[in-house]
Formats: sequence, structure tokens, C-alpha cells
Amino acid sequence: MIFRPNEIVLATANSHKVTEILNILETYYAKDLNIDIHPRPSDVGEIEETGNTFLANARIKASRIAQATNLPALADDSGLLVNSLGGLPGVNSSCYAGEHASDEENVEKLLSEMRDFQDRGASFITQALLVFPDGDELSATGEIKGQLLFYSKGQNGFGYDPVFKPDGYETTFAEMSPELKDSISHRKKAFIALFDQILSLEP
Ligand code: ITT
Repeated sequence: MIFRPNEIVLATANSHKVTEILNILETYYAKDLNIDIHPRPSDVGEIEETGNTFLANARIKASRIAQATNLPALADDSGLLVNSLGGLPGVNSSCYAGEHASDEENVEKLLSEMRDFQDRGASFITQALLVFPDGDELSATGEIKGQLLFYSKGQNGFGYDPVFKPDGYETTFAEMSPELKDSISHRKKAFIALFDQILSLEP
């Protein structure tokens, strides 16, 4: 039996993701959450993501932080899947242009790979995973479909946001306010689905 935790530690080192996750939780649960969320401990070094799936990589990150802290650890593994590229960059989204590539370098490589494709369909996926120190898990995924532009537009967000226009909207994620992105994103869908499960657990 899994009990509702009073404390959770984040397993992501990506400050943009941390900001979005905390904003989503504050917006949708506010004081009802009653769970202390701690940042990823700075003394845990880089965690190599050797999995072939978002779930496998989320498990590697969360298990490592749960073991290091003896607290339930929350991972976000996410990425962009592009139809014309057979699902790339996928699990390799953060290092598409090479290890430690910047967001700008990844976007530049994507636009270059996509220059001859008219099918611009793509989707963002987030795998949210909570791993307890004893190995129990709760998981949820979120997805948003959209279209890739031929050039970058907008200054907000991070990663591939400047080239991704979600279906049903006229602007890229990077042109939207953070509040609008966080109300429709893959990350919002995954984390609301996960925290609805967490909050339904017995205390
Ligand atoms: P952690 O592993 O420490 O959580 P990371 O940035 O390495 O941080 P991932 O391995 O999950 O995380 O890689 C996710 C990459 O996918 C991220 O670096 C972006 O390039 C892209 N990405 C994920 N969510 C995104 C979003 O909401 N907007 C734009 N790009 C996103």
C-alpha cells in the first residue's frame, strides 16, 4: 500500500522544468497540496540517462535521487517527437546537437534536418514519475500535438519552444505567457494526472 507523502524531492536539474512544475502545482492545488517540495540536492552529480524510453530515463533519475535522499523523488523526462523524423529527437531531445548542446544549437539542428519536409507535425511528451525509496512508483504521461515552424519565434520558455506551435493556437510556446503554456502543456497534463493520484492516497 502506498501512503500519501508529506515531502517530495525533485529529480530534475533543469531549472526551466523546475519553474514550470512548481507553477503548475501552485496554480492547480495551492494550499491543498500540503506536500513540501524540495529541490534536487546539489551534491548528486550528473546522472547518465542510458534508457531507450522516457519511462526508463525517468526511473534512472528518480531512483538515484530517492536512494540519495531517502525521500520519494519526482522525475520529469520529456522530449519532442517529430513525425517526419520518425520520432526524433525523442529521448535524445536535450542532446540532439551533441552532448551538452545548448537549446539554440538543438533548435538549429532541428530546423536544418527539417528544411525539406512539408509535414511539420510534432508532439511534446512528458513522463512524470514518482519513485519511493522502497521502489514503489506512481506515473503519468502528458502529450501535446503541434506544428514546427521554419524559423524561431518568441523569447519565453526553453528548449524547442520557439519552433513549436501547439494545434489550436496561433503562437509558439515561446511567444505565449508562461501562464498560458503551463495551462495547456504536456508537462501540465502529466503532473496534474500524477498529483491527482498522489492526493487520492491515504495519508
Ligand atoms: P533533467 O534530466 O535534469 O530533468 P534535461 O533537460 O536533461 O533535465 P530531459 O532529459 O527530459 O531533461 O530532456 C528534455 C529536453 O527536451 C529538454 O532539454 C528540451 O530540449 C526538450 N523539452 C522538454 N520539455 C520541453 C518544453 O516544455 N519546451 C521545450 N523543450 C522541451
